[in-house]
Amino acid sequence: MSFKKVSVIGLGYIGLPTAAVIASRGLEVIGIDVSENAVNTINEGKVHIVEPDLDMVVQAAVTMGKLRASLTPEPAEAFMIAVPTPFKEGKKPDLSYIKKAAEAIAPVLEKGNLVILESTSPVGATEKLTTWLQELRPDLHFPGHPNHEPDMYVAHCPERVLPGRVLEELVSNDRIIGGMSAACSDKAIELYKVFVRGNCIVTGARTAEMAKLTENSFRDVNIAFANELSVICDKLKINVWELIALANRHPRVNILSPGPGVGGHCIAVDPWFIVDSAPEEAKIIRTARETNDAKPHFVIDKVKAAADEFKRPVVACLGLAFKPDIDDLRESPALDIVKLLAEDNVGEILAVEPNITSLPASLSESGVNLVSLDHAMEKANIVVVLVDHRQFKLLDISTIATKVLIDTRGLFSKV
Ligand code: SAJ
Repeated sequence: MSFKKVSVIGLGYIGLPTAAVIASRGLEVIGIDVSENAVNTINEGKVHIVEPDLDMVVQAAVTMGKLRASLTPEPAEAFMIAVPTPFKEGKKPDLSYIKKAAEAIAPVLEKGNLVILESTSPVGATEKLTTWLQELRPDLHFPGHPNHEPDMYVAHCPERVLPGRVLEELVSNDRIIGGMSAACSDKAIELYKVFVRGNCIVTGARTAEMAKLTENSFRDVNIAFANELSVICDKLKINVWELIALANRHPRVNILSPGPGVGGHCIAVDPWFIVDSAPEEAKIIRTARETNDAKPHFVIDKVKAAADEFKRPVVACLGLAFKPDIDDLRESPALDIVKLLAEDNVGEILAVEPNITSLPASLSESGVNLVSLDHAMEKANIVVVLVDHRQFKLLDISTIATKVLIDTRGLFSKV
């Protein structure tokens, strides 16, 4: 095997599991992050993020001396960039973290190194990364060099793992390998074969970028269809869950689940990268984003209408995370709904979130109280189901019978 030392830039939800899994295969891995807290935590064999089994894998890799974290890059044979790619104003992709990563690794790059961009990126980002690296290191020859045969390798290999199942999917999912040239793809495959059991499928960097954006946009459009149906059904007084169950009995229909909106840092972001690249053409993709972004406001209006029937309504909001059985509140529609209800003084707001121990400041400062499920069920006039956590599924439906139920996840409304 030609890789002995690999560097992973960005030790977040993707970078840290990737680093730990590669280290568990016996390679020396050095993880780079700008957060001193993340670096120190990892070097103690601990984790700063919640993901099933990640703590065990990181602890083993650190104890074996195969994984180490640092604030400063050092030479390696391969560099995997797994930094955030959020959007900035105007829903335009923000590539500044990728640029910073390029600036950080450029001084330690050596002839023959492989640089992989794993971050979800707009079309053309890998070409941009290659250009930045070439400018920073004119002594090396990157793909596309006008006068020299390249002696550096660059590829885009987008991550596709599902939070909550990261360690399993890192190994079992197929990987798209988008090299800047055939030689770059060959080199990247060599690295991924160290830990990927799925197939490694070769394409160009631009197609690889678009493939990742397409996967998340596909899901967004399909969730938007379900969310639109839920709003239509509310108007027509039809149980949307029964409707979807019936339609899904057709052999070629598979409608996803409506919810309070789409959260997380992927599906609610990535489609905008396509819209930004082709604003005139990406009509369905844009509308789907707008439909999903409008859903929290629909839920808020329902709660407000219910609250108007009470003098001093107590509203129990079940769930704050962006999806079931995780502690991740980032870009969560549930969180936004609870915050806006509190800010609009809709009533006394009780939040139930079994996966956290204290509320984010944005909620506690707005007067929201974090309470147990039992307490919430005892006090509430209105129950709003925002996340289908497993604890909520065990609730005795008779405890809700006397309350107004707004069930955005169909937890108690499925027939
Ligand atoms: N949601 C619904 N209805 C559904 C399914 C999901 O409302 O039927 C909501 C969830 O509640 C959540 C949001 O959508 O708020 C996104 O959740 P998710 O489970 O669909 O996806 P993520 O964001 O956790 O992970 C996605 C995955 N992409 C696809 O399934 C196509 C994952 O494979 C990607 O690696 C990840 O994005 C990423 O990093 O891009």
